[in-house]
Amino acid sequence: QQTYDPEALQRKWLPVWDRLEPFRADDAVVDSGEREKRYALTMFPYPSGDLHMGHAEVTALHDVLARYWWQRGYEVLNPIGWDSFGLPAENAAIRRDEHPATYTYANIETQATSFRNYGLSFDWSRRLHTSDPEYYRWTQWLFLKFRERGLAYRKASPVNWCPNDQTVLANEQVVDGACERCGAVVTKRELTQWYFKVTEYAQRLLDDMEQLEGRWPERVLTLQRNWIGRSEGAHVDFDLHLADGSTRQVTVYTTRPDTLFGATFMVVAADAKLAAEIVAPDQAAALEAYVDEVRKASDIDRLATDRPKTGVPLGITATNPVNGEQIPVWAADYVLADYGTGAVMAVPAHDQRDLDFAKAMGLPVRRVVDTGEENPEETFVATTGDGAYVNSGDLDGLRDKAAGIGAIVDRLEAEGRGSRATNFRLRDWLLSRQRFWGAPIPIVHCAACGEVPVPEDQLPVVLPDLKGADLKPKGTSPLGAAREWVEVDCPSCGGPAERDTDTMDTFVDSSWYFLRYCSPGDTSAAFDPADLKRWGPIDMYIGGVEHAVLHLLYSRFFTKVLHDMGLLDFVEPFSAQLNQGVVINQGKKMSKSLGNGINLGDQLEEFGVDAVRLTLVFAGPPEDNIDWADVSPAGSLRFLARAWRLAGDVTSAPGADATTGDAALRRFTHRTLDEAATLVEGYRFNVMVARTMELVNATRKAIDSGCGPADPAVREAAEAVAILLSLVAPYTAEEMWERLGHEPTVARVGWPVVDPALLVEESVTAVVQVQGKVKARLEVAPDVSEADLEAAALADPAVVAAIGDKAVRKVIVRAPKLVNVVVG
Ligand code: ANZ
Ligand code: ZN
Repeated sequence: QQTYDPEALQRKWLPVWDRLEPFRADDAVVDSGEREKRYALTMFPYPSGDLHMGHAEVTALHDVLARYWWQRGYEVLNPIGWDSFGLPAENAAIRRDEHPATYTYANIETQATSFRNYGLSFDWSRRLHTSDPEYYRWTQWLFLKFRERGLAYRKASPVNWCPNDQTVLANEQVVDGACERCGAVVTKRELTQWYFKVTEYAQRLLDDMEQLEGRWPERVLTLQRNWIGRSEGAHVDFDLHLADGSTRQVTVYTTRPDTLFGATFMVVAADAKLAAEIVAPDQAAALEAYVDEVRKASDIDRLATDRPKTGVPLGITATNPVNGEQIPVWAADYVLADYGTGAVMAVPAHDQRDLDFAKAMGLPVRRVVDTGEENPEETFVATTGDGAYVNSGDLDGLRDKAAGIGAIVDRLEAEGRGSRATNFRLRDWLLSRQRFWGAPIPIVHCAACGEVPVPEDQLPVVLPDLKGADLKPKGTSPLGAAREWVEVDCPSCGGPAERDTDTMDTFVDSSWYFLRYCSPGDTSAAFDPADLKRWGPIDMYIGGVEHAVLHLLYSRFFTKVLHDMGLLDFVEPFSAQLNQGVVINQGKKMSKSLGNGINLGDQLEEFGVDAVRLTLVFAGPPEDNIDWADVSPAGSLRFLARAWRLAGDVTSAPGADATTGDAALRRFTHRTLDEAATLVEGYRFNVMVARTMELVNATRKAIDSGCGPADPAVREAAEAVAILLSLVAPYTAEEMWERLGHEPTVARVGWPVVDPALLVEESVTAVVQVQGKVKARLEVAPDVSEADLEAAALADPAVVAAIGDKAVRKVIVRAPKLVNVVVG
């Protein structure tokens, strides 16, 4: 008597799969039209330590779909790689006093081994690491191509600065005013940095989301939409009267030009150049002191409505273009330097932040829209709704916001003092980092020629050898210390020049990795457009919702630029997307401090790969969190043993003709297969597992107390179980398949053909009696109505004959089993 030993199965089958390579995606098979393509992608891991429960969950879910597609006859591209540049490796290297590559590549090997043992259907032949020079050569090439198109540029501006990591951060990497990685409060610094011009694509990033509607989680679409933040309004020009008697024009951006008559002061961002340029001499010192304070606050704090308002009067006035009023000009931190024009017309009656500021500084408030609510001039509660315009010259009497906006913009346009405008919250992507472990920016700075791109044939610009260099963050790039690397001949004039010492944000690396998978090892290009024509776009992208803006927005941007370069024929990289839930324990996020962490390695050792995978898939819908305290890997293990035993009990030979087998079990098997397909396609993987469990139970019953183990329907059912389990528990499935007398691998045998006849609702036999004597038997639906059953009975030829020319006196119907006709 054998026992189910998950560990032995893992040892047995892994080498077989390594030899067969059943999941190697074949270009030729797609090109010949033999099979249709599917591209299944899971967000590639960052190599910090070994895999954890989160990786186990997302890859288990992802593998269900990838393996299902193989079984359904698709040629599936399911690659894996590592996002292997980045700060954690660099910080670990500093702690251990070793090269970041040592830590990085050791972890990659550990994770790769764990992925293999975990039985995932990855195509290992396409493996990549973003920190390999062969990869970042092309990251650098893309940077240069973007620069050629004017989409990568350098500018000085106040940037987000993490005082702990001693590097700049993109807006997207600042979460609630803190560094996304380390949690330190982010401050501002004026620095010259590299940017990608994402803003040029803002409208398209918004418009193309139409293609993703219903195919991406609604939550992610909303986050992207808000991040792009399109608003419609107007630019309005104001004349400023400076202390030296000169006049200067300043444009504000407003979404409510219709409230222009209520603009009682103007506010410019304290840290914008404009403020320093227009301030009256006697206010200059006050402004400077104020700006020092402002630089310490994050954007989020600055925009918060509940924060006390601070600011400095600039000692000058502006003319309101519609009524000629002179209004004071202030500098404050609640206006951001890099949003709109960095200056606002303040309408305190209808904007709460302006109202709070007016109250704090004793500035006038004038209502211009009467909404029927209490007057904000008295309540200090701004009203923002529609209403009748008042105190607004020609506008008075109008009621409708659209009409008000239309009238005022028409007037401004006619007078050449303003125009309609749209604005985006989206900023350009700050991509340079003052850290070592990233792709060097392939630019040389020459005193004579300026910025000179490194010629393409000299790529990659390989990171310098560290050799004792100090990686500790100092605010400037550690690459600057590698003098013999920095000092180069200018590629343009040959004179002495210096390399750019910043490295690229790792989000640049991950914005195109899914393209590289299609052309692995290509030494002449980042990717071959023909390969992307074949495999792209990605049919399903599974990963964490934490990437809802950053990575997904950047990848969409890259795809559009590459489309415009003529290298891609699609504009959206990810046709469908799924966000998995989080694995928690006892209702809480796993954490060291709570001591509630679940170690993946321990779970795998105790229950085996298949039971852990099954547990994660069975726990609930993929989007839901999984509380490890509520699931039962031990129960999964018992179920898998039960399934495995079925395969050992089957006594018919492989290929036995199932059509001669037990009809009830066959119906069960075919219904399960049919439903399972629908369930997987609707991402209801957990319900698919539940159906498989029911099929195991039905098969067990058939063996023990039904048609018996020799019935071909039992073999058919057990084989169906093995194929269904091949999506979730590959080792058990493979072993079952062998016990059933087949060759490996079950993963590629194909989805069984479902017989539609067996999907028809089960029927029951209704007996029809005439005068108490059985005259007919009818096959009817179990839920047949009394009227339908009576009609069917009276129409049956044998019953008609039995009744003859006698009168029907009474019909007794007991649906669905019996009809008794009384005649005479
Ligand atoms: C006058 C006004 C009156 C405004 C009113 C609102 C309501 P969104 O929708 O986010 O684009 N604003 C403009 N530039 C700003 C900056 N650099 N920093 C902070 N606030 C700024 O918001 C546009 C509105 O935010 C603009 O419309 C402006 O205030 C403010 F009853 O102008 B409004
Ligand atoms: Zn030069």
